[in-house]
Amino acid sequence: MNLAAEPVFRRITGWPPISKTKCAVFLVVLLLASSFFGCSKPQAEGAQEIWRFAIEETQGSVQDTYAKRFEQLIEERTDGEVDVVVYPYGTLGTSDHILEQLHNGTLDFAMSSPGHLGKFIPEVQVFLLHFLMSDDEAVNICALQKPEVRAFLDKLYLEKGLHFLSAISEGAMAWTTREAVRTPDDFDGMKFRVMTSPLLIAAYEAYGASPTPLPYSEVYSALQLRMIDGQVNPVFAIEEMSFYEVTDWLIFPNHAYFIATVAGSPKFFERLSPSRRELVEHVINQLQGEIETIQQRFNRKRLESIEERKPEMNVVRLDEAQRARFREAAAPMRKKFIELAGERGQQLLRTLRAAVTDCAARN
Ligand code: 6CS
Repeated sequence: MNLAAEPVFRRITGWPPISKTKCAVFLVVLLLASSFFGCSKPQAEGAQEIWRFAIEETQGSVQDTYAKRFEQLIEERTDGEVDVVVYPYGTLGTSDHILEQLHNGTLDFAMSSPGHLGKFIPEVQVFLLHFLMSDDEAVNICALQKPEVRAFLDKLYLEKGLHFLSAISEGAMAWTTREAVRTPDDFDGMKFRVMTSPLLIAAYEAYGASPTPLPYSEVYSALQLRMIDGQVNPVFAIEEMSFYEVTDWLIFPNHAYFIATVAGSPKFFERLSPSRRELVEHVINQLQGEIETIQQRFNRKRLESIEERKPEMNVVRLDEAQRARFREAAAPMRKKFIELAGERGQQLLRTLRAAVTDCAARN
């Protein structure tokens, strides 16, 4: 699989083309340097194995809380024989770099969001579709755990050299912008940052915006320098990345949820003993239940924190009539998804929709 880390590397650094070997050496040096300079704790005494887990968010985030809890449970249940080292966002590069390192087995576990992963596994962009999931987050959480959805993802990930472990919701997406957005017309010409998936670019084009794909680490400065006028993320991230400081409107369209996936390296899983494999599965299952309560608390509390720190921030929840206009404008996104993800994308879309309907009926 070509994960195209080198073009990404070049885009970020602006350096001339380099060979694949040099690129691999750069990534390994980055990993070693980040361990050496204390981005993570030193290897625990008595540990026989190190498991490396990279996340796409900073310390104190939903993904960080997930990974730290994973670390705690694994270390406790192996009596310290396993030392889990968590690499927060930035220490190993962007989401694309993390994915590359998971794929080549330098990392054992990583968080991988469809908003970036969608470039390599087009079908996972199903989680980016607007107005697809339920308005009730509990229904979506139930749908993500359905065996048929998981089985589909298992297969897709394995084909691309990744081991699917879990899909979690990190909360409803919200827009932060310099100007008010209540209808698609308000997006007209707005330079709007999206994650790097081609489907997201198509979605905001359909709203009339001028979408700008950027890595997470560049969003704050791009807003500050007015290279972009807005961005979209769950509220906990808007608070911890301080995006609210450089925008004036916080808008809840309730159009999509931020879904992240937890993945492993197939090489790592092949080496694992059956009992360790069972342990990982057990811990992942336990965390699936725990993380949703945690993210909901984070999103609630951090909205309060934004309102306290910046009382002049305009907080708006779109009403049903306004949402209907966006739902209508988002219609071409489905066609684009099928174009990008093909027949299997269509099958995954059907499977996910059936799971949502089933979970809604049971709730
Ligand atoms: O916007 C992004 O790129 C990132 N947002 C979150 C909440 N997590 C990771 C992702 O890369």
